[in-house]
This record gives sequence, C-alpha cells and structure tokens, in this order.
Amino acid sequence: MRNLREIESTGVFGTKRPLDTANVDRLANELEQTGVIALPQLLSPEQLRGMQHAFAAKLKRLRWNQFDGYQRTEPYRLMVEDVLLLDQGFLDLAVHPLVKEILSRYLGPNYELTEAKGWKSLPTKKDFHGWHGDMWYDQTVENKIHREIKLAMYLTDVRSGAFNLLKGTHLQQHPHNLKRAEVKTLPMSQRIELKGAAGTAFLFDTTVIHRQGVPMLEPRQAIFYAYHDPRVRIQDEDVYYNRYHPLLLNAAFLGGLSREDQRVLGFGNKTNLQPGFNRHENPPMIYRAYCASLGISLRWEQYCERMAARWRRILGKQPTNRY
Ligand SMILES: O=C(O)CCC(=O)C(=O)O
Repeated sequence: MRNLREIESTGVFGTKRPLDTANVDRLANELEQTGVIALPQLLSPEQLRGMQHAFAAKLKRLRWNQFDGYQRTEPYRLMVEDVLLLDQGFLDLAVHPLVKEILSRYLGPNYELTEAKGWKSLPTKKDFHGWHGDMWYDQTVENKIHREIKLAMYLTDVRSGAFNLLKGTHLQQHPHNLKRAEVKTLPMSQRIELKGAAGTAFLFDTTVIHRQGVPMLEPRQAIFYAYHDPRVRIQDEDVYYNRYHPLLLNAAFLGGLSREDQRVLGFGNKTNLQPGFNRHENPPMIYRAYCASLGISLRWEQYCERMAARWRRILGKQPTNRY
C-alpha cells in the first residue's frame, strides 16, 4: 500500500473526466487485497474550501435551541452529523464517479450511502479510541461477515492522531471492539498510519482493524461516510439510536443527480425509516435546567420590552425595531 504522502497529485479527478477502467480495477483490487486504498485528489481546492468553511461554521458552538452547531456526547470529539446538508462539496464527494465505480465493484449493485458525518478530534494523549472493526449489522442473526466501506476525508492537515489500520485484517472476523488480549496478538508490522494534508481521502473496509491514532497533538477535522447494503439487518443498538436513518439532504445541492446517484443516496428507500422517531433516553438534568432558565429568560425579555414600550409612550418616543 502506498503511503498517502507518496501519492502524486495528478490534478483533480473531477466528475467530468472519463474514468480510466484499468485504474479503477487496480484500485478495487488493492482494496480487495489490503482493505484500504488512498484515493487521488477528488475535489478542487474551491470545493474543499467550501466544505472546510461550512464544517468550521458548525463547529463554532454547541447545538442549542435555535443555535445550530456540533453535538457533544464524549469528551474528545465534537460531532457534526448529516454533513450532506452543509455544502455542495460534501454531496459531490458522496457520489463521485470514481468512488461509485470502486464501491460497486467491492460492495455490489445494492449499496447505499447510509451515514455521512464528521468530527473534530480534540488534542489528547488519552488512548480513548481503541482498535476495532465497525459494528453495524445484527450479528445475532447474520452469519455472514458483511461488507461496509467508509470513505474518509481530512478537512485539516493531519500530522498526528491520524487514522491507523492493520493492512489485510479485513473480512476475517465479525467486527468488534478488540479486548486487550486480542490487541497483543495483532500483526503490528501491518500497521499503516494515514497522515496527510487537508483533502486527503481514502476508502477502507470497516472490518479492517483500525483506530484513531494517539496522541492527538493538534485538533483534527475529518468526515467519514459509511456505505453498505441497507437491506442487511442493523444491530439493535443502532436501531435504538436511529443511527442509519435515511440521509438528511439539502435541496440546494441535489441538482443534476443521475438515477444512480439517487439510488446511492437512498431516494425513496424507507427500509430504515422510523416514523416519528424520538430518542428513547431522557435528556440529562442539565437539559432540564437549560429549559427552565430559557423559560425564565424569555419571560424576563418580554417584561423588559413591555417596560421599555411603556417608557417610550410616557416620553413620546418612537419604538426602535430590534429585527
Ligand atoms: O477518527 C479516526 O481516525 C478513526 C475513525 C474510526 O475508527 C471509525 O470511523 O470507525
């Protein structure tokens, strides 16, 4: 496997350029053999800049009430869900012709994009994200090791805390989080660390043993798209959290999609739709405290407005428009 740093920049492998079948075959074979491939430059610098800008905007604050933003459910990562809503580049990447060609060879004709999210990893020396294969299908009923591919792209330059994997460990066992005893037996000579500049993209079979590297010395922003056959039964935990809900899309970015693009994006597919889904857990105490303080602050604002209006009437002044 080539190191990502050695990949030549041969210009943007854009959506208009005809695909070189030999090159696609070579990449698909490499993916089959090793469980991972580095991709050539798929997007233009302008597309990448648009994605970085939109992603950074989501990272400005924690999502709350009318303030859109990231989600935080763990200490070392800020999660940005549903990135296809954010910028045209995220959508273009998801249905890039080279990606689709490789995926249809590796996953067959029924694969779809089932999740599109990203995160900002915060600097830490803590080893919080161990070696694993991604669990997604219901292993209590599925005997087969199902194929799933993730497309990853860095949105910042990554010099530490890069994606790590053990080449050739894919499709050997059902994916799971590895226990300490298993980690001791891993073929560490096969370890690859995918450092790279912003825009670096790669595909990996999610059964390949992988992890985020430690230490993470500077913040890292990356997106990960998951592609698999949506007809395969999802594990209970992901049904519970509605993880593989139909993609959330932005109408502004859906012009000019081919029928294949529409299929890949799951147009009209209700297999994993949970109508009226509501999270099953109760929000934490702090949420109730926020709600209560919001109610008080809204009522206080209204009271201040009424007082200000009364004083304006008394003093004969015109109201100033706040909006
Ligand atoms: O953030 C990383 O580098 C690791 C990602 C990962 O483990 C995953 O997507 O399953």
